[in-house]
Amino acid sequence: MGLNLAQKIIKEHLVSGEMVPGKEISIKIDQTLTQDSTGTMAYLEFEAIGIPRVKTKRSVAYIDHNTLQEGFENADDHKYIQTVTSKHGIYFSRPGNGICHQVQLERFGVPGMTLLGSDSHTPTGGGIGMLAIGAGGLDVAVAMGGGPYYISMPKVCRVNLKGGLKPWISAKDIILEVLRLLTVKGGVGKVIEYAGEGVKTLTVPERATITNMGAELGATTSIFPSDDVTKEFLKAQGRESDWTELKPDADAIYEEEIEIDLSKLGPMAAQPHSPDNVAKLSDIGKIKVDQVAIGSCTNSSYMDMMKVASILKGKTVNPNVSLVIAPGSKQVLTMLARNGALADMVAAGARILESACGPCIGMGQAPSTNAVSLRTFNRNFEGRSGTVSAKVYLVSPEVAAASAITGVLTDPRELGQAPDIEMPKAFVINDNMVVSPAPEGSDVEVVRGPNIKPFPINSELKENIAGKALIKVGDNITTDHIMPSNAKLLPFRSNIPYLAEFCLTPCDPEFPKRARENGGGFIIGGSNYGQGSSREHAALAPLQLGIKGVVAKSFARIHMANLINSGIIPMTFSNEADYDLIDTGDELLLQDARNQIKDGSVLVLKNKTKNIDIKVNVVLSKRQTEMILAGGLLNYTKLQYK
Ligand code: MIC
Ligand code: SF4
Repeated sequence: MGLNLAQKIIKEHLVSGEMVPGKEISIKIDQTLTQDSTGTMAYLEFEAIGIPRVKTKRSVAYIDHNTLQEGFENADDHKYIQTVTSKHGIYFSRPGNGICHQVQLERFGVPGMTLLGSDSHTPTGGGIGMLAIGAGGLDVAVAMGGGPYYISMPKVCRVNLKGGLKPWISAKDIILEVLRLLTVKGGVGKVIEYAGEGVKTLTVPERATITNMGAELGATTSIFPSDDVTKEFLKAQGRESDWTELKPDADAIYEEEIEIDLSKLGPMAAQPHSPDNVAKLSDIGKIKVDQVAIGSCTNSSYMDMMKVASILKGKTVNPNVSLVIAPGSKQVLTMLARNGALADMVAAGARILESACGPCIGMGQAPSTNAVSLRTFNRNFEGRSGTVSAKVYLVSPEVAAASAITGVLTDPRELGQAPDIEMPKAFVINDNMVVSPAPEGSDVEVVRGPNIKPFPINSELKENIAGKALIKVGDNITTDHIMPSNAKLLPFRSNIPYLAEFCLTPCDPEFPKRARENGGGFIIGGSNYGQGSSREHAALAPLQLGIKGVVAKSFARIHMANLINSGIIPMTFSNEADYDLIDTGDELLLQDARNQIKDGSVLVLKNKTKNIDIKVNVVLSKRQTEMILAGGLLNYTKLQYK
């Protein structure tokens, strides 16, 4: 029986387990990446594991999220990451060098390799044929130490691309269509594998836009084959020798299949406040726009920026619109500066931001009250922009640039002839902002600023777990709700006690206080609880507040893994309707928890207030069960080496 592409790479990297969908497998990790806002924790955890030198083929630490430096905290964390990485054999991409996923694609990604990144958009690497997966910092720390990465063997969904895109229609419209079809839960437990004749019509950066935003489907990852287009891209990056051809077997089997006719797609937007709330521009209408933000790891490539520059050339940004542009990397910015495109953007009135995540994670450029903000980014969760009342629409660079000129949501086809941008034959290569690790780590002194505070570590699971339902939330709660990130909070990613005071506050400002007053308890969630980012802070902050378990209709993959790593029990209602049987304030009891968890996957959770027994599922592998019993991954790992 033939293998699809995802299965081929998994097979080649398989360390343990059977490649049967849903079963736990572990794979060897070739490369890792971290960014600064998850990296501080990841390196503190790596230090706690105590392995002197990374064991991967290449590990890179990027500084791209926290670059505002409004106080000493960010700058201190950058110093910590620079020194700790130098000591342990990790490359350090300095602030200014670009957004991790863009730079990794340009300079380090290798088809057929595995990449584990402490950022949910790590699957961007799938654009070049990598099996690239996002994870919590602790999982990345373990992978840096040479440990395998555990996942449930995903199903593989083939997305068959037919035909080619019409002028002005963009890779962003393809992934928005996939999101419309599958929704933000549709990818859970799956790899999305792109195939079909349409693949060869897409450049590597276009493919990377699509795999990047596969994170919004909740997918384990997304992947494209590695073909002649990939080869040309790597050649233009001076890395032809990294290329290998990768394709599925002719008789490969897929668990699911969907087809998209590229020639039928028109411009689309994800409307507030969810990436799957997708509609055609024509159905949304010409709404007035206040802000346009172009960039992020989804759409900040050279090709994207050139399209934007050519639309802006000779025009002026509408007086009612603030246009900000962040080219994705130093390479992109350099090329735009050299060929004059940057001057075209500036002349039109664009405000140029540094090559970093910036407004995508609320680091500046919060829109005005009730503003409509068009963004080429990947997430439009409520409040993520820094302004709760803002209405964020996710669009292609073409739609963004056209609308910046007209001041209303605009179908770029109205502008006439589409720009014809060629892929460069050779990108400008200058890796001088990537610092190599010290050859002898022992000489390096790790610099720790006062913002680095001890992080909470759970203890062995108790016999009886009792506590109140401290909060009850609805469906699709994001990690941006659980652990908000913005310019005020991002500097505290290495200070969990401080961050915990903001945990779940977008849902209920009183939650942290209530949790502390009650000595911890339970969180009650709807379906797809914890979707979005990989930040393990969304598990560590609840742990700091004494949260023992989360009972939800279902969980997002990375968040569930982060909860288990922290020793917090993830429970799902055996019967979804039982969600109605718990109210905030109810006293819950998981009696004889250790034995219940050891004995099976269906547990009884008692609602003492209502005097009812509720069946909950705790579906864990043997390893995960031991982790929960030990009180999380760090304790479990220590037990292994005892
Ligand atoms: C995001 O896009 O939400 C982030 C910020 O990149 C996160 C990581 C983080 O919270 O630091 C992600 O996607 O994993
Ligand atoms: Fe950065 Fe935004 Fe990409 Fe997250 S989604 S890595 S914040 S650019």
